[in-house]
This record gives sequence, C-alpha cells and structure tokens, in this order.
Amino acid sequence: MGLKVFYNDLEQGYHPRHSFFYGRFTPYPDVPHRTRSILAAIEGRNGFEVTAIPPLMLQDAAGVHGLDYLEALGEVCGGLAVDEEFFPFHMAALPLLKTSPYPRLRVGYFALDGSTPLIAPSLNAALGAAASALAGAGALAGGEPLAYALTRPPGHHAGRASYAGYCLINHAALAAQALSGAGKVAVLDVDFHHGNGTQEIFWGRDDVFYASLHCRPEEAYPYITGSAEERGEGPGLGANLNLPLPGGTDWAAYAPALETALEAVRAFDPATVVVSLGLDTLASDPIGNFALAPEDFQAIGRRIAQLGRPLLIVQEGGYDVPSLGKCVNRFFDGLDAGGIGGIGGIGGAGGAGGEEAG
Ligand code: SP5
Ligand code: ZN
Repeated sequence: MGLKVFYNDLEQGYHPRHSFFYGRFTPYPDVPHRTRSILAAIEGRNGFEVTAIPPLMLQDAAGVHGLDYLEALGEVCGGLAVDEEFFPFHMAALPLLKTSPYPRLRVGYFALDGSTPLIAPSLNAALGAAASALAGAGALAGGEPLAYALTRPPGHHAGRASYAGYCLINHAALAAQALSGAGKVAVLDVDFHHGNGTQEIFWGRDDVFYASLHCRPEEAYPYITGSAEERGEGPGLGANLNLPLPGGTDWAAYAPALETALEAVRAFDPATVVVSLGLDTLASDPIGNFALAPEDFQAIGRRIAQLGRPLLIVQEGGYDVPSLGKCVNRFFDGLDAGGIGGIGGIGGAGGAGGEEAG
C-alpha cells in the first residue's frame, strides 16, 4: 500500500533560535532538521509518494481559528525584520489588548504562554503545514485508507484564538473539522504533551472525539490542561478523554492506557481517525521524560491500524532528531502489520479488529 505523504519544504526557512521558559532562553527544539530526518528515513518505504501543497490562505484556516487571531499573527510576522524574534510582553487575554491598534500589542492577546517567538516566516510556515494536513484529509475523503501530513511547526497546542508550545495553527483540528463533514471523527493524540488546543476546539462537540495520552499536568507542559476530569461540555460531554500518565512511563504502563483510549475510540465508532503523532514520548527525547523505545512505536501503530478506520497521521512534536526517522518507520511498520492497507476508504468495510499476540 502506497504511503501518501503531504509535505511542503517551505518550513525549512523557518528557524526560530530561542524558546522562552520560566525566565530563560533555550535553544528552539523545533528545528528544520526534524522533518529532513523523517523524510530521509521514510523515502524508501514501499509506494512512498510526496505531494507539496502551497500554503493555505488565511480564510482557509478559519474553520478552526478566529480570523482576528490569524490576522494579528500575519500583521506581526509581516513587520518583522529578517532574524528578528518577537515575544509579546503583555499577554493572555487582557481585554484591552484585543482591540489595540498596535499589532505587537494585539498579538499578545492571542499568546497562551511565552514559549514561542514569532519570526517573519512563522505564519507562512504554519499555513504550509496546515495545507498538508487539509490535503491529507482530502486524500481520505477521496478513498485513501492512509495519509501522512508531515507538519512543521506542530499544531496541537494552538487553540481557536491562541498560539503556544511551538504551535500556531492546529493542523489536526483543521483536518478533523474538514473530515467531520463526512461522518464522526476521532482525534487520537499520542504526543508527550496534552493537546490543549485540540481539546479546546472540539470541547463542546459530540461529532469529534478527542482522546489523549500525555504526561500529567502536575509535571509537564502545558500544565493548565490534561487532567482526567476534563471530559467536554454540553453536547460534547464525554467526547473528550484525557489519560494523564506520570513521568517515567514506559511501555508496560503506556500500553494499558493506549488500550483504554482505543476502546473509547471504538465505542465512538468514527468514520475516520486523525492521529496526532508526537515522538517526544521516546526515552531519549530532550524535552519529554517518558521511557518508550523506538520499537514501541511499532506496537502503537499496530494497535491503531486495528481500529480498521481510515487514518490521517499528523506530525506533532518529537525532538531527538537522530531518532525521529526510526520512530516514524517503526510506527508505519506497525500500521502495515495491523493491516491498514487492507481496509476500505470512508464508508468501507473496516473492522480488521482482533487481538494481537504482542
Ligand atoms: C508540540 C510540542 O511538543 N510542544 C512542546 C512544547 C513544550 N514547551 C515547554 C518545554 C519545557 C522544557 N522543559 C525542559 C525540561 C528538560 N528536561
Ligand atoms: Zn509534545
């Protein structure tokens, strides 16, 4: 079964130098080499085929983001000098900021935390990645059982009107929103960090299920969300499942939580599944402190394929650059072993199901 990859290399020109974390500048971990490393590792896979999609227009991202938010990002990015990094000073939803005539004040309204600088190419890189995710959704809508959106920057921390955690546009949410026109969608988020943005965007909805395994908020970014008590609201109550895990979690502790998430996805019975694939659960990741091995991504992939639903894989975090390609390859090996190629597209038979030996 061919591997349809959606990727646009314009993000190679997007390289912030610093993150800001509790009063310190640290080297920015979302580096251009992440995607190069993954691509180099997977290009030999059977049926590998990469399609480059031009960046979205702002309005095309308005399905899950406020246009005022996107325009504020655009105004700031458009006014930055080459090599200038901008961190807002005033932040976090101060009402007076929202209507400020000064873009560099106004954008602070939309910053959830101070970790992520804006640089001139920020918004365009995010719009390029978003285009890949939407094209991946389109491939599933066209009958493909599997597509991989190799998105950088990542997306799951971006909310309807907020950027955070290296994320500006929520690619997985945008894709899920598009797919939700053709039936229920489940978003399964296996990044080390809780996808606060995806949770927020679908919080009140019963047609998009969000399930996340992540390090518990007591000890890991984004700190403010990710507890098991967060279950959605109104019609969406019960369509949000958080499975917080302690630092140090290895496969023995991860596997049962994954099974819980997959059982919930099965019960939800989605037409399609969007996987927010973070690789920062790897033991050697410099940011996360879980203890998964590269081989564990194969087991994760196999179990996900056994859902028997068309899959859109959206790249999120993962910062141990030399290991990323191996993890993605193991993940796709797992999808192959779990029989992703054997299912139909949307509305297809599905149901590979069954237990695996180990
Ligand atoms: C998409 C994604 O993975 N975003 C992650 C954002 C995390 N930002 C906070 C990083 C905190 C770094 N803590 C240093 C711990 C060193 N062991
Ligand atoms: Zn992460």
